[in-house]
Formats: sequence, C-alpha cells, structure tokens
Amino acid sequence: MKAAVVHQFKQKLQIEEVEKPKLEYGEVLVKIEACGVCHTDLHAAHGDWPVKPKLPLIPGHEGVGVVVEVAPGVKSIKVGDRVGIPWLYSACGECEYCLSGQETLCPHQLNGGYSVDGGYAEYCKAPADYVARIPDNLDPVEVAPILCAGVTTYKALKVSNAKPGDWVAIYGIGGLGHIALQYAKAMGFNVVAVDISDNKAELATKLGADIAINGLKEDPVQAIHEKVGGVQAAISVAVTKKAFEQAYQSIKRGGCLVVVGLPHDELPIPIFDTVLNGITVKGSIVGTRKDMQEALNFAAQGKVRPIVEAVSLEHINEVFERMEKGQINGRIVLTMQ
Ligand code: 8ID
Ligand code: ZN
Repeated sequence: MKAAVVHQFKQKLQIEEVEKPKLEYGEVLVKIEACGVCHTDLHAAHGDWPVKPKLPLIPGHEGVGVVVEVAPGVKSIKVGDRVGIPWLYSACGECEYCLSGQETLCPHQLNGGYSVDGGYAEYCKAPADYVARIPDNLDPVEVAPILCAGVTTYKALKVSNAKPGDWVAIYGIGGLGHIALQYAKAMGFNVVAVDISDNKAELATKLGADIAINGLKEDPVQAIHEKVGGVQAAISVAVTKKAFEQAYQSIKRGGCLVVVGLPHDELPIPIFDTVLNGITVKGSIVGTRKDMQEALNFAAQGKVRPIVEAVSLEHINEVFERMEKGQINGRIVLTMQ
C-alpha cells in the first residue's frame, strides 16, 4: 500500500510502498478515505517533543475510512462501517484512569500516528474498541478534523467549566481553533478569537466569533479587558509561548486557562496573580471515547463544520511547509485517491 513515511526527524516524508498491516485479535483494517493534517504530525516529523515517536513512522490521527476486514474477537464493528482512528489508539482498560473514564490519561496508551502507524496511508489498522463510529450523514473529508481538532477543543471547553453566557477566548485560529470557536458558540459561550493575521480574524468572524483580534495589530489582552472585562476561560491552541502568556493575562478573576497547544516551551505563571485572582491552569489532552461521541454528534447535527481543503497524500510535504508558515485556513485533509 502507499503511505507517507517519516524516516528521520526534520527530513521530508517519503511517499512509498509499504506492507499492508496484518490484523491481530480484536483489530479492524480500515481503508482510509481521508486523514486530517494536525500540527501534532508536524511536531512528530520534527521530533519536537521530549517523548519521541517511533521511526520510521506513518503519521496521522484523523484518519477516516471504511472497515474492510475484522479480526476474531471483534463484536461491535463490521465490514462496511465507517470509522475514525484517533490519537487515543488504545488504552489498557485496567488502570485507575481507564476504570474512571479518563482513558486519555492511561499510562499504557498507544497513540495513532506517533507510537503506532497512523492514517497517512491507504490502509490503517486499529483495535475495534477504540475506533470512533462516524455518523452516516457526514462526509469523510469534512468529518476527519473532528477526530482530533474537534474532540480536543470540545473537551478543553468542557473542562474550562465556563457556563453558557460566559466569555471565552480562543488563542490560535488554526486547525483546532477554528473548530474550537464553533463548539464554543454551540455551547452558548460568547467568543473572542485571537490570531496573528487579518485572514484568520476574518475567518473567525465568518464562523461566528463575537470579537476577532489580530494580535499583531492590537494588544489582545488590553482589548479583552476593555471590551468584556476579561474572559472566564482562555483556551490556547497556538504554537507560540506568547499566545499562552497573553491567554493567561486575558482571564478574569476566578477564571481558567486551558493549555492545549504544544510548543516545546515553558509557561512561567506569576504566583501572586494566580493566588490572589483564584486562577486555574489546566492541561487538556484530546478526549475520551465518550467525548468523541459527543463531539461527533455536534457535527452530525450541523452545529460544527470544519473548513477543509482536500489535498492528495503526495502533497504532504507542501502541506507541512504551509502549516509552518501559518498559511492554512481551517484544516487540510489528505485524500488517498
Ligand atoms: O490534545 C491536545 N492537547 C492537542 C491535540 C491536537 C493538537 C494539542 N494539539 C496541539 C498541536 O500539537 C499544536 O501544538 O495544538 C497545537 C495547534 O494545532 P493545530 O491547530 O493543528 O495547528 P495550526 O493549524 O498550525 O494552528 C496554529 C494557529 O496558531 C496561530 C497560528 O497563526 C495558527 O493559526 N498562532 C501562532 I503559531 N502564534 C499565535 C499568537 N501569538 C497564534 N495565534 C494567536 N497568537
Ligand atoms: Zn491532532
């Protein structure tokens, strides 16, 4: 089968023929139709993070396709079902986190397109218990970004503990952020969107942001405090430290910063302000299988709709270049034809 493979960090991916995955007990084989390109895949290809991915690696954790084969032991999924293969590729099912519905914290988890091969390929296999069922009315290309960008930002908004009517700021209107702001609106929040170009600010306004700020032209912290008195929650899905610092400073007393973006950096938190203002700082990693169902339901009901550009697998290196330069509006989704 054809796949895009990382052989060495910071080198171009190779488009090559590799062996089709062989199923083990409990697994399904998926013929991939579409796979979204997450900035995490770029971090993986660059070896950016303290925990490195396997090499060689087939990236991709927003793969959507149709099941073409099921191994013994698979009960819930059948050939012909459309499923998605997410970042949470599998978990142990037995640790304190799995037992308490927090399987995204399982220390024994495997991650699609990172510790195991993912969806930048014609076929990908996965344990049936961890694939996401795709609602019938959704197009594979349009739904792919929900598998990571969608569930991750939906979960981040949930754990922020903001309530309908509260102001929420989204820092970074990229693949994750442009979907975050749609969930935020659908969940009843008022939304300030911040990015660093006019294009992204325009996109945010088009998608329903109440206030959109180009942080290069206007100080977002000052604007947020002047216009809305600070936000109850700020979600940072940008890839620069500055955005996290500004997100923290945008929060009002009693509010919450949810840390989602993953630049390899430190976030210095001022102790005095955090204590006296009763600020919460939370990390949030993708979402559980239940969060995934909920996130997909929003999409199935038309409340959230990723902006996608379909590009064939062969063009992955150009896609990564555009991502590095911040030149993508919405999400690019690879197609396998
Ligand atoms: O579960 C998780 N925590 C999770 C899941 C998925 C992705 C975390 N991530 C991480 C990725 O690894 C990556 O570090 O979230 C980050 C964002 O992923 P993405 O949305 O896929 O990246 P993107 O499409 O490149 O969007 C990034 C946006 O940030 C903006 C850029 O202009 C772009 O639109 N941005 C930057 I870079 N600096 C900014 C700043 N100072 C900024 N926006 C506002 N202020
Ligand atoms: Zn992702």
